[in-house]
Amino acid sequence: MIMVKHPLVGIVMGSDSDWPVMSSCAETLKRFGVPYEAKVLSAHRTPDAALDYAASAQERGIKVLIGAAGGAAHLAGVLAAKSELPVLAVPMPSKHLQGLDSLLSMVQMPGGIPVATFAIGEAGAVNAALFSVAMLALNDAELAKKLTEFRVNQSEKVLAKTLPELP
Ligand code: RP5
Repeated sequence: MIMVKHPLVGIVMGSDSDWPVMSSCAETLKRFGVPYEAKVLSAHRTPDAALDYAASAQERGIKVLIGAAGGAAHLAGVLAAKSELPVLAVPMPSKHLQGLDSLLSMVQMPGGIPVATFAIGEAGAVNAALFSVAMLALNDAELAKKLTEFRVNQSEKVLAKTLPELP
């Protein structure tokens, strides 16, 4: 487990094979100085540990859970079943269906236990981190300022882009 003191965001992924994508989520949180922990726990391979993690997250000071999984991607739903914290779901690209299976599994939670599902792959991983930052920034003026700066900087980069001349 990657651990930073007093984590506010818990990133959980179904397999270490998800880390090449989910490392972007961790990197984004790190960039904003948001303490996080990242852990491999599977809804089907380690069900008891996944349930225990979710059940104890809030009392350990975690404010947001991010669940990443591929295929029959029930991990985020399982975390949400055991925790009232906001749960963000990131569908992992899968071997045979390129993550469409993961997306549909996550986004189709039956009414009553919500998870907020993001884009498949790296864009979703980064956006889940940015969404966590936005939620935490509601009660943290310094973090809100960092988010504003990030967005201004991003806009400036886009506006500075040029396209190649035609031959
Ligand atoms: C899911 O199965 C994981 O989240 C991963 O995306 C997928 C494949 O896992 P491995 O077989 O690579 O461990 O549970």
